[in-house]
Order: sequence, then C-alpha cells, then structure tokens
Amino acid sequence: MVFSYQLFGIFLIAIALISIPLALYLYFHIRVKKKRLYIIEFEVFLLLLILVVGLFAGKAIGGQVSVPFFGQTQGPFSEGPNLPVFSAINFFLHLDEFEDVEDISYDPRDVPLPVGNRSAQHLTVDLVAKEVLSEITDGTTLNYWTFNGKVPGPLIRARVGDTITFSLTNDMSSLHHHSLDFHAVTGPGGGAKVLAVQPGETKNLTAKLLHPGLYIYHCASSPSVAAHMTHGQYGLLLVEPEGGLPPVDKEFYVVQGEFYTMGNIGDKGLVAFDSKSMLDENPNYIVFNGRVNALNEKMYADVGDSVRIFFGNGGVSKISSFHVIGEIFDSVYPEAAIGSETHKNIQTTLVPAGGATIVEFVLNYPGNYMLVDHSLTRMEKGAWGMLIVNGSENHSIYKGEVSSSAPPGH
Ligand SMILES: [Cu+2]
Repeated sequence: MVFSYQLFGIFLIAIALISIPLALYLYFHIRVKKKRLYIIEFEVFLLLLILVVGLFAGKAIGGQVSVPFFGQTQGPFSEGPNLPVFSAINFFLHLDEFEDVEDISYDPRDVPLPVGNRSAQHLTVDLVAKEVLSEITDGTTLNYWTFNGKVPGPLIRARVGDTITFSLTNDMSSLHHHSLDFHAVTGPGGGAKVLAVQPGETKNLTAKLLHPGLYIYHCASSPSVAAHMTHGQYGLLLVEPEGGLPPVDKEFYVVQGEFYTMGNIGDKGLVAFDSKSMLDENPNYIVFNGRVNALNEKMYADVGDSVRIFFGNGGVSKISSFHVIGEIFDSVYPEAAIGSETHKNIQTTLVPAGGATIVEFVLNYPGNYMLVDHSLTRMEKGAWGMLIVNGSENHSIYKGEVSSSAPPGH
C-alpha cells in the first residue's frame, strides 16, 4: 500500500535497466552459440523493453523523473508540482533520521498574551523549518514539513507599527529548501525573496508591520509552493491595532489545512504525498491543526465566557465555510480585517485559501459545540473539533429532552 504507485514505477525502471543488457547477452549468446535465431521474438521483447525504459527512465535525464510520473507544470517554476523521484529515494534513505513527533498538532490554547496598551517595539521571531514524521490519524503516518515541528506553525502576536526581525533556520535534517512568505509583510515575496534557506542555513529579515489584521504566513519554495504548504508549512501572524483587540475570556488558535495522500482515507502505515490529487484539489484529509482530532479535549470554556477564535486557512486550495454548530458568531472580523466594522450575528463565515477570520461569541448554554467547515463532507475527511462548555443550563434559551442518540455537537 505504502508508496505502491511510485515504487512500481521505480521497480519498472530497475527491471528494464537490468533486462536490456541481459536480453542483449542472451540474444547474441543464443544466436552465436546455438545458431538458432529467435530474432522476431527477441526483437519484440527488446522493443517493449526500450519502450518501458524510454517512458520511464527517459524522464530521468535532467532530473525530470518525478512521483507520480509525468507531472508537468504551467507554473512559474520549471520543476512542477511533483517531488523528484530522487527526493523520494532520498526520503527512504534518511527515514531513520527524521524526528518522530508524538503529536503534530499545535495546541489551540497556546495563544500569546495580548499586546494591550504597549507602544510599538522591535521584536525577534525565530522559526525552524523542519521535516518530521507524525500521524494524521491513528496508524497513518505522514512526512510533515513544519515550522517549529508543529502544524500550524506558532501564532505570532504583535501590534501595528512593530518591527520584527524574523530568523528562519532550515534544520540540518531537511531534505528540501524552505522559505517564508508573510502576508503581513510589505515587500517582495512577503519576505520569501530573503528567507530562502537550504538545509542547515539561517537567514534574517527585518520588516515593519504596517497594517493590523490576522495574516497567514507560509513556505513559498519551489518546486511547488502548494506542495510545501500542503505538507503543513503555514501559520498565523496577528497584528493587533494600537491599544489591542478588546479583551475576551478565552482565545483559541485554529488553522484548517488539506493533506493529499496516496490511496484512500484511513490507509495505514507511512502514506506518500500525491501531487496528482493535489492538482485535482481532492485531498484525502482536511483537518484543523494538522491532524484528525487535534482540537478535542483541549478547548474548554464556561457559560458566560466570551470566546475569540483566530481561524486561518492554509488551504492549499479549498475555501472554508467556518461554522460552530449550535452557536452564532456575535462578531466576525470579515476576512480578518481589523479597522473596519465587524459583521454581527453571523452563522457561517467564508475563509479563503491563504486567508483568515476572527470570530467572537459569548457562551449561553453548556454542552459540546463542534467547529466545522460547513462543506460538511469534509467532516468525513477530519475537519471538525469540539469546544466543550461547562456551566448551568438556562431553560429560557434551550429546553428539551436531549436524546442519547443525538449527534455530537447538537
Ligand atoms: Cu517549504
């Protein structure tokens, strides 16, 4: 199951390359020694072998062999969306050197302190691009590419007018080069033109935050920016306005992302990235914070609490219809805009790929409230998480006999 398609291709190339000299040897051996001429049979056999080699090995010249085979691009980078076959082989050769991360998900409660009334400052932010192994669901392991070993990367919190020196290190164990494009940064590539790092390299960018808002950051490296992003390389940078956002009781950090894997949803073992399904925009997994169940038994609040969720969409392709089952957002910062009027009383809000939103709501009634992308087929792919609310019931708001067979979150 694991790597079956790619390995089959590599297997064919190997067989073809070994078979050609063998076939030539047999052909001439029989012809010369035995004086028997199976010329037509051998010529057909040789022709088939040359075809196989031509189809597969021919692509090897110039580093064009890729998995899956024959992927082509009309994009700005000549390499295309696929991982080179040598990269796949390299991955297996270094399999033992990757860190096996117990839990790839960034804890949704791990939100930095608000900026409050402080004045603008010069901050430093250190990020490490690291390729690791971890489970997306029980028994299913992916090769994640991360910032700081988690998905999403850390929530960075600053205020408008701050200057940040970003330091990006590409871990020595990486097999790929990486970079950073901060949507919050004004300038070429959002920083990616400066922060392109080879394995073992560190680079710095100093940038001033000119606009408040909640901004995606992501890797922007070739051969395919999309391939890097969908391995898990994204996070959010919050630029608070002067004086900060209004205080709330609970803040959470959630980022949606897609994972494109060979085979079917739930296949066990180490599963490979599938660039074909990425180009088809048909991921096997769509999850919050890097894996299935990442948010569960972490998001707690009490009746009466005001809750704010910083929600981003790392994509790489899908637009999220963010909704909390059983709640209505009191306020939505549409497209994470800070500075314009918030939208009031919203059921579901659109979050574009490479975009974000901020939602706020006060909890009125205890129970389990499910965060979803309301393209609800995506629940089957993992896009759900639970906010658990404790407190006393107010029967003027909600009253009735709760069925034991009721779906969770309802
Ligand atoms: Cu990258």
